[in-house]
Amino acid sequence: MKFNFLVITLLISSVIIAGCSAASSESGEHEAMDHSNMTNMEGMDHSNMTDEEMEEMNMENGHASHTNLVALNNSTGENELAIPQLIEPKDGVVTINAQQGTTEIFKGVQSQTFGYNGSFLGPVIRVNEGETVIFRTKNELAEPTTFHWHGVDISGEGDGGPHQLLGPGAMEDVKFTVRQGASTLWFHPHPEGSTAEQVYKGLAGLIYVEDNNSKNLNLPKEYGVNDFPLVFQDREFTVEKQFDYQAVRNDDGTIGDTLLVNGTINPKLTIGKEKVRLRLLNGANARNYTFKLNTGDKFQQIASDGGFLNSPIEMSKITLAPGERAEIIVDFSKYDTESDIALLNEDDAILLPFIIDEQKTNPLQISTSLNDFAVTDKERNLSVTKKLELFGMGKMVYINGKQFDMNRIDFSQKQGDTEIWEIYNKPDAMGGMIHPFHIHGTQFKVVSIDGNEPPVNLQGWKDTISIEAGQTVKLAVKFNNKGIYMFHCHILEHEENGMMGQVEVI
Ligand SMILES: [Cu+2]
Repeated sequence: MKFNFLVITLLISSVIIAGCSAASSESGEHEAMDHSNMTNMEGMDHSNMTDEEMEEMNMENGHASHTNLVALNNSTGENELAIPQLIEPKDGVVTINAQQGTTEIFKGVQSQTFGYNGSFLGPVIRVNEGETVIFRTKNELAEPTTFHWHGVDISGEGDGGPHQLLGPGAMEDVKFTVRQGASTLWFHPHPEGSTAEQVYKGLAGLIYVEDNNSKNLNLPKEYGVNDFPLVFQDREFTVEKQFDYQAVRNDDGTIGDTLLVNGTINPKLTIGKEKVRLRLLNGANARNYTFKLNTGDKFQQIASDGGFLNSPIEMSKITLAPGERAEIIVDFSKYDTESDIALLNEDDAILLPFIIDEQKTNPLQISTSLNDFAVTDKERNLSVTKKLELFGMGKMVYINGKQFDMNRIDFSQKQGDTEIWEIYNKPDAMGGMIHPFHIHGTQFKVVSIDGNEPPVNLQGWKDTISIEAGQTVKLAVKFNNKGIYMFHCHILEHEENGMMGQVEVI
């Protein structure tokens, strides 16, 4: 206990120190920025805040800065991990129903939950590049929802943003052709004002896109055998073992002490003595996860949000902010059945213990060339045409000084044109916090972070990028379809509090 406390204290201090130094080194540079297309800038320096607002901000800051003050309990490994059902289009159609029901998360107790095609969470939908698919969506909830396809290259109309609200009982066919490469994407609701709560209660599922490349590569690809989806979500339960979202809601991101992986509490995963592919999704409302092995051994990252990296990258840990994904390969062939091996969080909380089976398979030589991703010289030399400034905490979160308005289009962009979006996370007097920035309907390229080439595991397709206070990132953004798309912070409570804007692709 004392040790944990010390670690947390050190973490907080280092975040504060890091925040401050980032703020001071950045401020000069950004005074020179052209913010002529921004309005309400004075709102950003807190000068027009009331005392009450300032007090709220200070209080929020106590929770704040993403130091994740509520620690995660260790997984005891009591329960075998649930593996979501894998579904594929039948005659081109995939049926997806948003439902409510009850789920036995804790033994002998029924918790009220939401799910897709079931009472809790959703299936994995597997589609192929080039395939034309109809997602036949139905809202069987007692409240409005939408079906948003996070990371999917799809028209604005089909994207399932706040404009595509489906009332209780309503159905909608979303037809699109899969025009992107192999990737691990996901889907969740996006109704204005209740996204965070609906996700919290269990609305989230995965989409696997496969292509000729992914089918031919030497990679573990047997679903539920050596290729596993892992959806990480922390939750807070009442004494009655229910979700009471409104009671635990936090304006800077609702976190909990209890981890669910694929909806399983205290999970363990039994695997063979072989190389295993883990498709990680941070499906939390707000918590960042930093994954590492308890042995200190390295693993290989093979994919980012939107597809394969060019080659596997050796990593000893990987951080994912809410909305981000990564695929990693862990080599279990070097361990034996007695090995004590687990996936840990940064603070050493046990996320997922592994049980190694006797079973041995032929050693797999992982392909070394996976993709041909590149930021081109042309893209690198494009000038910035969209500037976004993220700022604030709690209820006072802004993009370019504004909060979300469904009737306001913030930007427009031409279909097929690549533009450079520059996103600056402006620190406040207290340091500021990380905002995971997500753009709908596209996969973008990270051109630079604070003027430097991004780390090698961000040199791949992304749809969500974690931006630290004081950081400036440049993204090369192209939309292949038309329509209205959201861009927002993927801390779902920030999104809900207005940290969201709209780009119209014409
Ligand atoms: Cu945010």
